Amino acid sequence: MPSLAETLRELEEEARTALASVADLEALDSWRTTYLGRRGRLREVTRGLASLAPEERRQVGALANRVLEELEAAFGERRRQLEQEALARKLAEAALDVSLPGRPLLRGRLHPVTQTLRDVLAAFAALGFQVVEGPEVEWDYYNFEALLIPKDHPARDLWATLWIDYRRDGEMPMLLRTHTSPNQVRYMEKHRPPIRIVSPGRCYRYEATDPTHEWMLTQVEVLAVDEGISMADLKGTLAEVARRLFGTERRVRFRCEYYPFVEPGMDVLIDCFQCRGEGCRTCGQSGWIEILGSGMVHPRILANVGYDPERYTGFAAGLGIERIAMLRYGIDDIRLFYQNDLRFLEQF
Ligand code: YSA
Repeated sequence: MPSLAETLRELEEEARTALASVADLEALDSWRTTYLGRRGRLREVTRGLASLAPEERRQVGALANRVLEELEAAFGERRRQLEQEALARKLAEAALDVSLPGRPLLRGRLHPVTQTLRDVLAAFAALGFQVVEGPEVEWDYYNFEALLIPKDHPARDLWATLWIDYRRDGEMPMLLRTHTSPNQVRYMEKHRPPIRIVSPGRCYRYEATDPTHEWMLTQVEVLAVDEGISMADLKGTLAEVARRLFGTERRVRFRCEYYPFVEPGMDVLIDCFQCRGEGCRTCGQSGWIEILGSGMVHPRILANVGYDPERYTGFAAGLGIERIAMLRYGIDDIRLFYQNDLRFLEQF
């Protein structure tokens, strides 16, 4: 039968071989329990020390201590190795493969109507106009009544209206604004002249669509009120903005027009880019495309907001931004703007 010392050496040998084949931290833990744990193999062997003679017990006891210390040290060393291997594996999994082709960067751009809107606002800003906004869901009062278009007035038909199906006792009807002109009154109610503002936004009309008409459109309202403002200021301002937007080559036409909230009223038209004035489908055979309505603010509107119409005069205009974009980019049908066809939109 082998001596205790021999058994200890054999056990050390066996433990080292087993330690070398431990593959991960979990297996390492169970190795430690098996060989060095309180009920482990080494403890089992050293229990036999009690039956040895004192001298032999001292020698074999020292040997057992050395085996324990060395196996503890070997365990620590193996744990460090395994931890490093685990970290290296983790890093390798997370590493970037720089040889993979990159994902293409999609370059966004502004919608042609937004681009044009910004250019229009910039042209007015250069002339000293400030930008203010108003609500898209509007009261009947601001959209019509305050602009001298009372209930049952035939001029209401000029703005085919989308009404909001909502009514509370005592409250006036609500609608999707048909133009940006309500912002004239909203602004004048809260401010005193001198006024130079532009007010951009979406408008909505219950309208059959065609190459120059959409049911949703973008307008920019223009309002200037001061002492001594005349029709010459209106024409000069609009001609200058048209020059900035279209250059000096295009022809601009001023045409008398009726709007209940101005006196006198006038439209501005630009020669059709498609037929250069000959008449075609895009311009409805007229040779011209109307881009805005305008006029001198009616004295009764000025009086209604508390201004003295003997002292102050003003001009106003409402520009159709889609129409201006059509003329600038040569687009022959307004309906292309809101069909979300990328083949169309990517051209701008
Ligand atoms: C008139 C006088 C003022 O003192 C101030 C503003 C105005 C304009 C008035 N509020 C108005 O809305 N007139 S309008 O019905 O002729 O529209 C103005 C412009 O919007 C038109 O010249 C056109 O460029 C554009 N527009 C009108 N209806 C449109 C449209 N664009 C696309 N689709 C439609 N359905």
